[in-house]
Amino acid sequence: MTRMTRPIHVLNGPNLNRLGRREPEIYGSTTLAEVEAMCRAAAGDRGLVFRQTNFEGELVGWIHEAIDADAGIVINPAGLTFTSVPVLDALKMAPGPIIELHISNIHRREAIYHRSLVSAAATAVIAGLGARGYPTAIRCLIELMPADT
Ligand code: DHK
Repeated sequence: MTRMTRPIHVLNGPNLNRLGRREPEIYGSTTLAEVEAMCRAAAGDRGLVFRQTNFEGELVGWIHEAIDADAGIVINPAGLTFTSVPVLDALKMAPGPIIELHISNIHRREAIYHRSLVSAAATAVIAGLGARGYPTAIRCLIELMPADT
């Protein structure tokens, strides 16, 4: 049975709405709106949902929606990466693929940023490519989820 061409959901966590003016020496000067435009360009005609929240429960709800949409997921949980068991538990229910994404190289930063709770549910992790990590993740997901398989 052919599986409908699967969409991609890009989910962003707390404080990423401040991209472009938030610690530019770490996160660069690209805004979240520019990141969304880069994702839409990389997705082409593949269905794409792009969201950001500062609330853990809302992020969990969006993961559930991505599961119900049979979507591949790109997720930057931001600070929730290191604290949120609910986000991990939600991702564990997803069919995948899931790409965990960090704009900065978290492993080169303070120790609080070294241990990701969500990597256990991720297919792959991208960290340290800056904003260009997002379109890179999208292109990888499209390869991992060929149309009409
Ligand atoms: C974004 C954050 O908000 C931080 O809490 C993470 C991540 C890193 C990023 O690099 O995109 O540590």
